[in-house]
Formats: sequence, structure tokens, C-alpha cells
Amino acid sequence: MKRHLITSAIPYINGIKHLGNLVGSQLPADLYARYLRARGHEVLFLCATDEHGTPAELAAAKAGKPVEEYCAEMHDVQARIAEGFGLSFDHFGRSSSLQNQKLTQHFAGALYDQGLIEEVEQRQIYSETDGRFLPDRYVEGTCPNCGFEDARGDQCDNCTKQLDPEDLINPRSTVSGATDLEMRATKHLFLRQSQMKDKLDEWINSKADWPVLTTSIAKKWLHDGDGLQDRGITRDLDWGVPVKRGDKDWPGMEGKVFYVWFDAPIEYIACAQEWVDAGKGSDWESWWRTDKGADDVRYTQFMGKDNVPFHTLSFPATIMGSNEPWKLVDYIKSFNYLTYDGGQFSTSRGRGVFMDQALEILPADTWRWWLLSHAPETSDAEFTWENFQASVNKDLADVLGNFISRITKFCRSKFGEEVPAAGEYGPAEHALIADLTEKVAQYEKLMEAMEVRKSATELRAIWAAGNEYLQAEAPWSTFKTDPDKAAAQVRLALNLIPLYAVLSGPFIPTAAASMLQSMHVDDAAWPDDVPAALGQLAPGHAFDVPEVLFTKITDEQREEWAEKFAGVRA
Ligand code: B3M
Ligand code: ZN
Repeated sequence: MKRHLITSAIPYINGIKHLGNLVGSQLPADLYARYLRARGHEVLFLCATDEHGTPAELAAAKAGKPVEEYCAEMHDVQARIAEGFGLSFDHFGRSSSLQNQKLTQHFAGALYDQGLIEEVEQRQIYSETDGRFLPDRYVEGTCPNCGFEDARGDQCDNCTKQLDPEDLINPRSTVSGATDLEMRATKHLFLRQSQMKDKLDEWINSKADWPVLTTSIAKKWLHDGDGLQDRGITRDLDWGVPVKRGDKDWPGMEGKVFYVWFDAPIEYIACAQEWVDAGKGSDWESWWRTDKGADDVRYTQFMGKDNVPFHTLSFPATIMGSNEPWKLVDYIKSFNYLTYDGGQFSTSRGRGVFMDQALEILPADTWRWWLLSHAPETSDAEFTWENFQASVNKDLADVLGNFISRITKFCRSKFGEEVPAAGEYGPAEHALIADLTEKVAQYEKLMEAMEVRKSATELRAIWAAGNEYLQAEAPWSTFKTDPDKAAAQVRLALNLIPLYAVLSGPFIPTAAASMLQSMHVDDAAWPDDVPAALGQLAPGHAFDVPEVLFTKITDEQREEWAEKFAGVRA
């Protein structure tokens, strides 16, 4: 038994995430967490909402709510949806927690003490009316390039030109509309990542087993162009972690907060504290401090490729730079993008399926199965309704669902709702047991390696082996000439159901639980010994014929949904 710390990238608070977000971090992290728990490991699986930054402030303003209230509400919304998808977080925290505030300020102090934070004088737009410096996105005006009147200080949405706020003609504050803006000197803090380049390089080079997607992105940032740049870690916003060094004020930093990407990964640690403070655990330091036992922990992070630089470079720079014994990540599993029906998922245009909508139309397991079995691991993957329909109907309904319903119904009709006792296993039964033993070992290897798609393929093959056995041996025919032999065939086939349930649990937890329930199995252990596990339902063991496990998606439904999710979410 090992101790595994698992984190998923923490979703931004503003808005509900789409299926592409889900399959890039939270869902595969859940798959891995469930698998490791099923194998008897001790797992701490953490996620949270990422609540700071301009997008949160702007979304709250749009909703007409104070930002604290908006975040608290959206956190609950996201938590409920996560639960609906069966995401088995040990804790779903909040980056705006007091624990994270303290820890972020602590790290800033430690980095400062190590000489890794530089105070940089900058000139920035100040609004007299608002009494504050304005971040680039809070200044709007006329684009000098195309004349568009509502260009933002960082970019013109009309001609896409990247801008600086002082380029704008007739600039105004988006906070108040004020036009009495001027350039003023102000200070910002920079994390001197460039000082740590060699250390980070060496560390990344030591990770030969990491996915190429992860290391190639890290190496690109380390070596391309001018190499790793220092990074501004403060912003002029109201909403965020106030800039302090530990609990001491930071002269010249009044009214400023840390940049959201500085405090967000620190929430991985703070979340463990929140988990303890919520009464769910007793010791967070043994997971995070190498001087308190975290050396034995294996730490795995899951994320989309756009988050890789922050996790391979910036956050490790924070951890290493603090010169304190914090746990560094052991393995980073990253994902490409999921596209939607020939284009991108788009949050702003409401294109694609969002997590709440997905649960409204179909059970979570259906989505989990499709998303995981098509995870964008080696390249981008595309969601199409045709493919979704085909894979749900075939894998879940025709292969797994049909196997279970066919054998349980046949048993009920000929032997009653209990495992039949008669008959001996012959060569076909022994061959199936040997085949499954091999396949389960392969499945374990793939799950261990977080090969998500390949694991799904292997699991599907395990299901199919049962179907093929039934097809070939046809107990309904055997029964006519040799009822005892048919009984033995049925006994083995029934025993496949709890085996399938346990193996499938990480992918389709709800269906797995109801499979166990209908077979009257409460303590389902992992089949470390497959032949033994295939004898767990002894002759006479009672069961119920389960309800239909998976309903097929009809062509009408598919067409209706394709149209409904084509764009512009209300
Ligand atoms: N919230 C971006 C995202 O959701 C960001 C991840 C933070 S992980 C510390 O893609
Ligand atoms: Zn423009």
C-alpha cells in the first residue's frame, strides 16, 4: 500500500465548465483516484475552485453581485455538478479560503527572504475618480489600428491586435467610465524564475517517464527565445490575496493583490488544510511536507496542456525557491484539447455541451465512458454526436448491458434467481478464466500508467470476452441437451458480473454499484486473483435481475441534441 496525493487543475469560478474542461483534468484524475483506492492505496484527491482574478470580478459585476457572494454561489454550483459526475474529491476547496491567503503570503515572504522577489517600478494607468490603478483589461477606448470604439487595454476584439492601454484613443475606465486617467509610477513584484532556470531544467530532465506533452511544453518555455522569464506576481485588483510578506505589510504594495496564477497552485496545499479544518482528515502536513512524512507520498497532477507551464515551471519555482521542505510533484499527466463537432467548445458562445446540461440529458456514466474512452491524450480528440451515440449504444448497451441482462434473465427462467450448483467447468470455461486473467493484468498495467484510452479499450475487451463466451457456448441451446453443463456456464457468466463491476468502477461508478447491488455483493474487493474472484458467487447465492443498465440513444435524440447544443446558450 502506498500513499497517493492527486490533484486536478482547479477550475475557474466564473461559469460552468464544458466537457472539454472536464476530460482534461477532473475526470481522468477521478479515474486514477478511484482505481488506486480500489487497489487498496491511501488516496488524498483534491480539487477546488480558482476564484481570484479579473474574470471572477467581471463575472460578478455582470451578475450584479458582490464578488464574494458570486464566488460562494458558484462554488456550490460547481460542487453539486462535480458530485453529479461522481467526481470523488476528498475535498473540493476554494482558492479564496483564509488558509490559502495565509499560505500564499507565507510563500511570498519565504521567496523574498531567498532574494527571489524583485520590486519593479512600472508606469501604469491610474484613475483619479476610481482612486486606483487599472489593470489593462479595465481600460477601454478606441483602437488605434481599426477605430473600433470598445477596444480593451490588452487587445482589440475587433481586429485582434494586441494593445497596451496607453495605445488607446480616448481611454476610459470600465469600472466607472471615468476619463481622468493618467500614467503614474507604481511598483510590482516579480518572481525571479530566471534565477532558477538551471535547477528547473535539471529537474525536468530527471523526469524521463513523464508524458512528452508535458516535458516538451516545459522545455519550450525553458529554452525558446530568451528562455525562462521573470514573472509579475502582483495585480491592481480589489479581489485577491492582499500582498504581504508572511503576516507583515509590504511597503509600497498597498491595495495590490497577488496574481491569480501565483495563489491558485498554492491552493493545492491549502486545500489539504481545508480538508483537515473541515473535519475530514487529521494531518495535512504528512501529505505536503517532506520533513513530516510526505517523502513516501506519490504526487500526481492532472491538467490540460495550457496549464502545463504553470505546473512544470512557475509553481515548482515557488516551491523550490521557498527553500522549505514542500513536496514537489512526481508525475504530471497532461491532455490535449477536446473539440466539438468540427470546431471549438466555446464558453462565450455557448457552443458545445456544458457539465450541467450533460447531466440533464443523460446519466453521468454515459459521459464518463465516452469522454474517458476518447480522452485527448496523444492528440486532440473530437466529440461528435454520431460517435457518442455509437459508442454508448455499442459499448455500454450492447456489450456490457446486454451481457448482464441476458445471463441474469436466462438464469431466472431456467434455474431461478440464484447461482446454479450443477455441472463442472470444461475447456471453454478454463480458457475464458485464463484469458480474463491475462486481460485484467494488462488493464492494471495500463491504469497504473494512466493510459486512459488504452485502459478503456482493455476494459471493453474484458466485457466483450464475456459476450463472446456466451455467444459461443449458448447456454440456452446447451440447456436442451445438457442442463448441468448449462448450469455451469451460467454460474461462470454470473460470476463475471461482480468482476466486471469492480473493474469498471473507476470508469462508470454508478452502474458498477448497481451491478454489485443486484448481485447482492457488498464487499467487492479488487480481483487480485482472477480465478478466485470468479468463484465468489457460490452455488445458491441469490441475486436480482437488474433494471436496464444503459438505455440506447435514439437517432431522434441525437439529432435534437446536435441542434440544441450548436451554439448560444441562454
Ligand atoms: N483555473 C485554468 C483552468 O481552469 C486554471 C487552472 C489553475 S490550476 C492551479 O484551465
Ligand atoms: Zn482594432
